[in-house]
Amino acid sequence: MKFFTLVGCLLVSAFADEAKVLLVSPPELRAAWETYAEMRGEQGTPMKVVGTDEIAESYAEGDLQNKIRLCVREYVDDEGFDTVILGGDSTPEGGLIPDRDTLHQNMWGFDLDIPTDVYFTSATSWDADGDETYGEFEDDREAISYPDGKVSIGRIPVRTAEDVKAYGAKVKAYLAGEPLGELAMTCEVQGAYAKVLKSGKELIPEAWPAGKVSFFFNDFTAWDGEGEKGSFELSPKNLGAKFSDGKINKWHIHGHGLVDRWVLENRTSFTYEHVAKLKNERPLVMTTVSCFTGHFDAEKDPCITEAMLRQPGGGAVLIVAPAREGKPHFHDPKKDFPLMTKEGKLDGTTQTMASFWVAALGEKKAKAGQALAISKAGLADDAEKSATYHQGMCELNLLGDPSLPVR
Ligand SMILES: [Ca+2]
Ligand SMILES: [Ca+2]
Repeated sequence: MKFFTLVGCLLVSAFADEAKVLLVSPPELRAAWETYAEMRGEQGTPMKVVGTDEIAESYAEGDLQNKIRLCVREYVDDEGFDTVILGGDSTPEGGLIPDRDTLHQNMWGFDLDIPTDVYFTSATSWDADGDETYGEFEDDREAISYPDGKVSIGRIPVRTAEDVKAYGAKVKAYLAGEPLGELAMTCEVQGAYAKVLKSGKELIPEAWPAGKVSFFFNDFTAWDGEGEKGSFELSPKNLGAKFSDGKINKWHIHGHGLVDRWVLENRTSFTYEHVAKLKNERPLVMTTVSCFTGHFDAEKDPCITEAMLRQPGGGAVLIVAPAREGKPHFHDPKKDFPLMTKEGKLDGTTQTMASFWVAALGEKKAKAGQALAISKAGLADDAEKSATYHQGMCELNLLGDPSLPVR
């Protein structure tokens, strides 16, 4: 037995030596993440695990978030690492891996508290004026840098070793399944139909001609009976059935949401009780624009996307979601909103989602984290010009292992 254990260790260290993926772990979850990294190494994606306790001791400057950023940049610049995993949840008080809050103006005033995981891959401090308020659109401009499309990040917002184990089992099931299942696009807001259809009928199929995209809107679905448009209601029950039937493994959800739910047709909601019933052995890759559904850093835990990620044996394995409003970002709202409803002009949030699928499913075959990094790199000019695009860049985070392919 000792021999095999030793061989196991040698394999792990050999994998770690070739690693280009840095997995940042809180000390409490270190053993669980080492086991996960070993599995991912055997699956062809070696990882190096580094503890937040080691990081806190090794870097002198600033708070833990800054130290993690400096550590990440050292691995990127000196050793060619290109992917970062934050292996823990965040809370308003800090949590296992505290997020970096950035400041934005929203429709109610200022929001100091938008968790911005792209900060951790940045070569710059995001605080040019040194007032310890980060990401201020004007005052910190010179120290804000956006993804370059090469270095990527994702957070797996777990709290316990059991969560890590359940997530690892889902990753295994995900990679074992048949690749390239159907992508379904759900929309319960009529004003957004045109842009979702533009994404799903033009942009994504152009990049992914062999794939299948289906639509699940209030007024029509791919599963309506003949001559009965909209008869297959966009209800929690029907949505759960479609998640569980095994044909669809990719989902884009457009419409209203809250920290604990997606709002569906006739003011019904898909919430925790529906997540708990999911039986999809092959977990989903998801994008959603729905407000607050990606609010992983909330006092209330889990948010609905965290519930999807943590649900053992079902739910999702990768999710791109807004931590806050997920609103449509436009340079000229007066002109652009009518174009959105009539012609399907994409706002910054919808553009981020569509480009994510294009990068992941098209010729680039980008891994999930890289696909979001490419998508965000494509919007960097917009984010430099406009505070609202800057907000979109900050609040859309990848939840899940960024080194996974989208398949
Ligand atoms: Ca500042
Ligand atoms: Ca959380």
